[in-house]
Amino acid sequence: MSRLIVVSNRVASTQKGNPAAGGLAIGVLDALKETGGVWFGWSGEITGEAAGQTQAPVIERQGNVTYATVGLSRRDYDQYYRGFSNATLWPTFHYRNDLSRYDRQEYAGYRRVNAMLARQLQALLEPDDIIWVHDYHLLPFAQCLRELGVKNPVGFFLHIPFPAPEVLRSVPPHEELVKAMCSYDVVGFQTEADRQAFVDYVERGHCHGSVDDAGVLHAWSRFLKVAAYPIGIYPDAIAQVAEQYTDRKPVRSLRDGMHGRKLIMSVDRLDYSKGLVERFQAFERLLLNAPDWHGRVSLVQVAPPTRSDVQTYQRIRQTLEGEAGRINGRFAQLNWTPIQYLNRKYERNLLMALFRQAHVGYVTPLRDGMNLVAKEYVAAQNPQDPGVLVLSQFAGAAGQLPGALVVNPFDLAQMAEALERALSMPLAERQARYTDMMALLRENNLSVWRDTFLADLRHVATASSATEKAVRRVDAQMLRSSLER
Ligand code: ADQ
Repeated sequence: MSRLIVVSNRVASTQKGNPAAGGLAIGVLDALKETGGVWFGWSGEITGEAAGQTQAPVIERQGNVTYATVGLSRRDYDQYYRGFSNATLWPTFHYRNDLSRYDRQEYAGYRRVNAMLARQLQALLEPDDIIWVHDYHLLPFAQCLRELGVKNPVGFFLHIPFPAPEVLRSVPPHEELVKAMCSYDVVGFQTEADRQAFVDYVERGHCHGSVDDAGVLHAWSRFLKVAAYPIGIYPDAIAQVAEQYTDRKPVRSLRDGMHGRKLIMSVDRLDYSKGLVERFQAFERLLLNAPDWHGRVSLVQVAPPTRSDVQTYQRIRQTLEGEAGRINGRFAQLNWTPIQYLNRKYERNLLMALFRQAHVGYVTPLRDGMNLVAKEYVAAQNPQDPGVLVLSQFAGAAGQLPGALVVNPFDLAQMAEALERALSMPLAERQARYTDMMALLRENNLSVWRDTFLADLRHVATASSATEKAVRRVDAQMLRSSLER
């Protein structure tokens, strides 16, 4: 089987033998181990080089997986990562045009870094490799490889939502970006709605593209497969560690500290797309509407800061701290704090055991590509006494977890009602919902995500090499017959 090359913005934590928390790291690493391969990306280090320059990749081997990482100059980091990726694309793709800014220099930096990374990767490529690129930092990566003459099959998976065309058009180089995405051979999205948004842009924009029934899109003289590949988890592995870690000290402290109260739990990166402020306010609404819950329920929010050098992230942190303080000040009693807000990371296994203690998983992003926390919360439950998931309709996961209480995160009253319903739901109903969702999580687990994507990419590889052979055969025949004449 051909070697797999994975390209993502960051590689670092996996390199130290400590797979990062997310599905990308876990799912992709298994595939790399199976076929052998290379994981290529930014090391997380800022170097003293000039913009657009970097040293050759640092290569580290672990078994049959090679980690190849490069540093970024300060200017490249500021323009490509902090700037266009996280201050333009991230907010716009999460429908927060109000938080998005556009700066031509930053966009130039974004393109420059993509081109530089492509040059660095090219030197490591072998003719039969297949390449799998991840996420919004690298939309033009395949185009850069093609400009260097790379012919290998290249696939792309977008972990975040793809916005409706009208929203995307607020990013000035929208057409260039979509055209660049059409240089891939397979483009994958989390949900059917994301895929449809991409197809709508291509079919209705100036590019006059079209898509056939098999999901093959034709635009700008290229053919590519576009499909939804919802990312999953390994639910049984999560269930197992959640149970194993139940008696660890932090888990016991949480349980003991509840003094028999009900626990609502939320875990997110501290990001404005996750709907944390609205979530706190809906919890406040519950306390206002239902005073009999005072002293009988607490909300634990775990949210470690991320991208704290991007200004909007500093603001959300301040706002949230203010809201937690205000709500606690309003309702707290000497022996009860309504909201416990923890600004820290937890070891993954421990986190799963913490989920198992919670009567309600409260996952209400304003927009989210998928949201793995929702899936992990369900998988971590005790089948004999499972908790209830309250889930935003704007998380990709909502289409995959029909047993959740699905809410609109902008409707505080509806969220408060859903919390109350979740807190009082009878055991039989909780078990029925849990059983349905676990079956679906098993059916669409992480291997299914990865294997379907890679099967489609390999199919392209086989088809294009067959076409190339056919073209070569035709060329040879034409040459022969012209010589014979
Ligand atoms: P994220 O926006 O990071 O991912 P999410 O899918 O919820 O969101 O994944 C977060 C991961 O980090 C989960 O596995 C979670 O357990 C872990 N995590 C969160 N908080 C933590 C903490 N305090 N300590 C330790 N671990 C923590 C992006 C997209 C999502 C998409 C994923 C995967 O934004 O929509 O689901 O990629 O494709």
